[in-house]
Amino acid sequence: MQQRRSVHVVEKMGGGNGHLSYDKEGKAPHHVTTGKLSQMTLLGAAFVIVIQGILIVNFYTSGYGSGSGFANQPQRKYVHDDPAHPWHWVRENPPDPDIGKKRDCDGRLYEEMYDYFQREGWIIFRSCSLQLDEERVLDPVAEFTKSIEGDRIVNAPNKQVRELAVDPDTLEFIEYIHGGRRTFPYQTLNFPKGTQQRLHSDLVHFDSQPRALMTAAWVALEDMNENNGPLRFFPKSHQWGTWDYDEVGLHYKYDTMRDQAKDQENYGYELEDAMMKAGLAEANASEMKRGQTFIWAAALVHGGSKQKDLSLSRLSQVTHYFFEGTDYLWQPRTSQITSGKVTYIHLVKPPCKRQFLGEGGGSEPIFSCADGEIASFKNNWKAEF
Ligand SMILES: O=C(O)CCC(=O)C(=O)O
Repeated sequence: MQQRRSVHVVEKMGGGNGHLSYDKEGKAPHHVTTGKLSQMTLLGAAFVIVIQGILIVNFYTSGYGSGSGFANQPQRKYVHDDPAHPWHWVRENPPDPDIGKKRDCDGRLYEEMYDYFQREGWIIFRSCSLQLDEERVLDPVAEFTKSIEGDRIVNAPNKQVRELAVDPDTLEFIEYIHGGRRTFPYQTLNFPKGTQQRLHSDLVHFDSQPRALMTAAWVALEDMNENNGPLRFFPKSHQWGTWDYDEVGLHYKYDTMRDQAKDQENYGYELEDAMMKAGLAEANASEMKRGQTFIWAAALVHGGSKQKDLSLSRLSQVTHYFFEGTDYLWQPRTSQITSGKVTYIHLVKPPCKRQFLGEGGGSEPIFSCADGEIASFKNNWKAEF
């Protein structure tokens, strides 16, 4: 049976405070008229309704409405299949139905988590392979993280940190919720305490082309609580755009490119303000338990909340991932696209290109550069340092 849902769009960014509600088939809201209308008035009213209908369909096709429906179109099972969904082009294959039937180790169905992630921009996942590897991987990573002096270690030269980054169920789940694209880790960060980091969207620091094909998996190495500075985030903010410096107008409002720390501070203030204007509600991950993984979409606005009790630890590891078939590692926050300035982080790193079946004669298996990236991230940790 077809399900009918209403799609609500809060019109606050445009200045108004209206709350528009569209029917799933894209029909205009009902209009109730009273009194006796003349023929002219009826014609005029019909004209207005037709124009309104056109405007509503235009709104749907413009992308960022989370609506999923045109009249006479079949019901779609996955939001990603909807041409009005901002990420619909990311999908390469229908999600693998066998993987969709799997459950994470908190018992939740992957298929349902897929929809949740697309809609909300985040999901808490418990990897079964990591649960099995608790003593071998999670415990030593927690011990290592506890011993860190300073606020973080980037790409730690530690075998178990690398193993956590390539945990098999986490990789498979990330691929599943990103339209079947192969993924690979790019960097790890281990934090002994809350970062209290300002709001940001990760893709200001490193992004891909096509954009937003990047994600992060943040593993709680101990239980979180309200006092140890859990992650803070704005559900659904990923649906509004990229939130990079260009998009929030930072380059034009401030004298950027002189002091990067100051830019990031101003960017944080701008985002606090933008979240309020967008009417997006804040959430935090204080309920997370040890061994759970918080996965967020590239453009989800997030940061670290204030650590109320500084005597507490807040042991965590976050890994950022890219996807094959994309160019990656450019940095929007130090780029100004409108004036043709693009900053790359690793100039020499070639894009992770896919080798298609048939290129070398037809019958050999598809080689994925993601496999090479995973192996090198996991095994070369000694050579890098
Ligand atoms: O762990 C945190 O508090 C924030 C981490 C974060 O924002 C990030 O890795 O992008």
